[in-house]
Amino acid sequence: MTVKKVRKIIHVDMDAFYASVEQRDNPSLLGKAVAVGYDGKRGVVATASYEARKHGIHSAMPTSVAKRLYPDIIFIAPRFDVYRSVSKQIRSIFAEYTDIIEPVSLDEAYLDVTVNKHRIPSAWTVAQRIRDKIFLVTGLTASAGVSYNKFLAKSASDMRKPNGQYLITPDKSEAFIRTLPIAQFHGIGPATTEKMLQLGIKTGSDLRNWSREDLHSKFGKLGYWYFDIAHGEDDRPVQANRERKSFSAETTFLDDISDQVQAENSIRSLANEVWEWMDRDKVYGRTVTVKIKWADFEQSTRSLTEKVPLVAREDFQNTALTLVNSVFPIERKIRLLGVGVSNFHSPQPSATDQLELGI
Ligand code: DCP
Ligand code: MG
Repeated sequence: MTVKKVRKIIHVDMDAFYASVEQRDNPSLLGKAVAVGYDGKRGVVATASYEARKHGIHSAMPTSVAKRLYPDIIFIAPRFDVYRSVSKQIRSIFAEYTDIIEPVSLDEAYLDVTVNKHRIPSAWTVAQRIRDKIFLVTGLTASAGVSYNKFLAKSASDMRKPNGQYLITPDKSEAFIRTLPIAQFHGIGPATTEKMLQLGIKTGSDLRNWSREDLHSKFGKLGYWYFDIAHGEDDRPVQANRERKSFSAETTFLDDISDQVQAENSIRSLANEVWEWMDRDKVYGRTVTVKIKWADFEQSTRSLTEKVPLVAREDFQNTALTLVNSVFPIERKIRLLGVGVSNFHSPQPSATDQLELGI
């Protein structure tokens, strides 16, 4: 018999990340309802401070809606360079404990601390120390989830937000999953949630009533994944230095749109977001893809591959705009727009790589 070793996984996620950075750097914003985003007519909220969330304001909400909900909301333009530098700081704190770090975004990462550099047996203690150090170094709070796989660690990190941590041990996972509403399952998106609700699947408990095969027949290959997570199983390793194959961003409109200018504005801001991601990692792609989900849920994509990687923000945006414009005039309304980039150039080996190779 083989005994499967229980892993110790931590998911760390900064609290109201961009907004907290802005409040830290401008104390007059402390305790106030703050939204980070461009205050344009067509802008969207990147994130909102917890004070703003009390008024119902959240990420991806159009600026106009946020203002209607709470006219005193303070809009702050994002400062990506500052967020990137905080991100570097927290990653170097993670690295004090383990080299098995998988960043998910600037403010979020999975850590495998089964074996950690300080030989601390308790992952709970490691999470506490990491959060303390993050606060000491950056003045910002983080929340953490601790468990034996990525799915549960990620779910756990939402449970004690802000500035808290939560543990799911193997003997507690079934009870945790049973009470979890379907909409809160990470990896089950809004469309699938809708479909599950129609099938009467409202919670983890309901999901657990379905067999592997039945879930497969309803949801295809992903059905197997849903079955596994419903039973607390997720073997995905924490992948350090995971190589990015693509970046993308998308937005679903509150009301379906048909206006070309509105589509262009949305594509411009999505392209901007994707470009920021590329620029962060200094990997630039050659293929730009625009995804369009129509009001009837049908989907179209348009792609264009350039000869050279799109390094300049404007070139990247213009390519995406050309693609979206190619579908106009339209006969159906648009429900969702997305911009993606792939086909990254392979970076030249850097001087340090060459040193390590002994060249
Ligand atoms: N972000 C964004 N657009 C989104 C979602 C997020 O630009 N639709 C940015 C702003 C967030 C950051 O990414 O500050 C991190 O995203 P999170 O989902 O972790 O949200 P927050 O850290 O802001 O809040 P929470 O405390 O809920 O984690
Ligand atoms: Mg966060």
